[in-house]
Amino acid sequence: NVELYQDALTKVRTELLGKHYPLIINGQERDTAEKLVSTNPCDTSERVGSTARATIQDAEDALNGAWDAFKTWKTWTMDARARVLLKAAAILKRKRLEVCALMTLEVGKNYAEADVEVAEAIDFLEYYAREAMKHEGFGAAETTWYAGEENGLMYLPLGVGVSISPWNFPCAIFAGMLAAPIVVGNCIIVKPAEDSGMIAGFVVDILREAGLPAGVVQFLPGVGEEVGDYLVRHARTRFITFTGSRNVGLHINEVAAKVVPGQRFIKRVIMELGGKDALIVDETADIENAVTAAIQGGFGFNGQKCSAMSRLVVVDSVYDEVVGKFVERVNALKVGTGEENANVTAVVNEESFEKIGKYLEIGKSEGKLLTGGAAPGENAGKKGYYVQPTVFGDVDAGARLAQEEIFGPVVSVLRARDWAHALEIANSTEYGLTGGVCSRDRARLEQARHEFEVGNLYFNRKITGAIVGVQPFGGYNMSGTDSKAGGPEYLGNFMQLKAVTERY
Ligand code: TXE
Repeated sequence: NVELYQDALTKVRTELLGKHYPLIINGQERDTAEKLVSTNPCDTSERVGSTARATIQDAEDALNGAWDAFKTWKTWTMDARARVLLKAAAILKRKRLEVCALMTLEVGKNYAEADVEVAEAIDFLEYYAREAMKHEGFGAAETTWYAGEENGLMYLPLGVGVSISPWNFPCAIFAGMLAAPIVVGNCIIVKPAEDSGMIAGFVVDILREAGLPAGVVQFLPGVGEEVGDYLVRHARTRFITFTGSRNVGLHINEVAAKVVPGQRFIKRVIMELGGKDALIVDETADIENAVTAAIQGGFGFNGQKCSAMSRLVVVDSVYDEVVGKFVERVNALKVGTGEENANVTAVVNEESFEKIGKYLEIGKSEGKLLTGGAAPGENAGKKGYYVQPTVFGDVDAGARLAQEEIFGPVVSVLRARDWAHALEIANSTEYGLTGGVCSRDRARLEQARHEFEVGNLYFNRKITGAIVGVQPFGGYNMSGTDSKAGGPEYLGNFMQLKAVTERY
């Protein structure tokens, strides 16, 4: 597929480079005075394209338009709505290499990671469609739950919400966060991250091609603190589904809780936040396998995943062996562009590049620099937000490097006295998204099932990658409000029950 991918890259460079994605409000394209420009993080001289930059008025129009569209969309049967998602999944499948190529150019994701992500996006669309179809009768206005009787339960949509999404899974998370709400009958305003608006626009175009009626999804690329904030605070925003950093998430949660004049409901807020995920390696582990798991989990998409392994917790008796092998493998990682499928590419933008640079400095006083440690900002003569894959050793569990999400190719190694201490260290942050244990001691794995405080726990393998519909993905503690794509309960976030009784 790599050759096909290269062809797709050429095609995207010829056809999409410089493309501008306007807003889509009520099915109509609408442009704005300001633009959001996307630059290739691996070669900042390359302007990939742009999207419109929505204003407050655009947000207001999108919200009102979505409520209008809701009047009709909620009368569609679950089945009919699901078919639009399945059609969109089929189109996405056909265009998957183009999306991979666009992801490489817009956010620097290498082919291997992009390919998995597009597959996940397809899975989300198909999974939510299937879940919806499974519950025949949901959401159609005139359904009687029990034939011949008027008693029964109605599962009805909430109305109009806003989806605020991150740049690091610009296709899969974006698609998943809109698919679940709309398939049960809601309408939604989608506000993608400023760094990945083009991919979002590409996905919205696919939904329109699949026959999604105008107004069901309002495409509103813009600045989070402006139009995102405006919609979060709005009296007519019924729910907010957010994926992003802890601080922004907590801020949104706080703001959304304030009831404003004219508001008739309690807003629902569904959140997927950050992580500071740990992989424990004990003295019984298969060391080679553990090191492979650490490399994959630590440096996939440059560690820019909420599920990335940013902490490696090693029991003292095997610390030197594990760390020695790990550093060797880190030094063998290929740094380069996404299109050459390098293991580690440039981080997504200037802001991230600066932030990670600061942590590299902090790390030098909080731990022992074992490899990397520089942010050269260029590679093979090309200017880009390049950060060397970096490992700090002997980091203290309470250090900033072991507590705060860095969101880059930086791993902290922590030394544990024994298994019990390792588990205690792993649980010592405010997050709880993914975690792992490399051990052959079944009693310890059993203990981890009960005591390792994460929503996604992996044994003897990398701690990233949850299969949609098989492994619900979500966080404990400050990593989020619940797990998505794992069962009908997730769709429950976007529905409300009505118990109808005529006679007992
Ligand atoms: O997040 P940001 P990013 C997390 C990951 C990391 C973050 C990186 O752990 O912390 O996402 O993505 C909008 N009011 N996850 O940098 O900055 C902003 O425009 C309203 C966890 O994008 O939080 C963007 O659209 N909106 C996840 C979105 O918020 C605001 C998996 C996210 O931006 C806003 C993937 C404001 N005041 C990434 N400020 C998981 N747990 O599954 C910003 N935004």
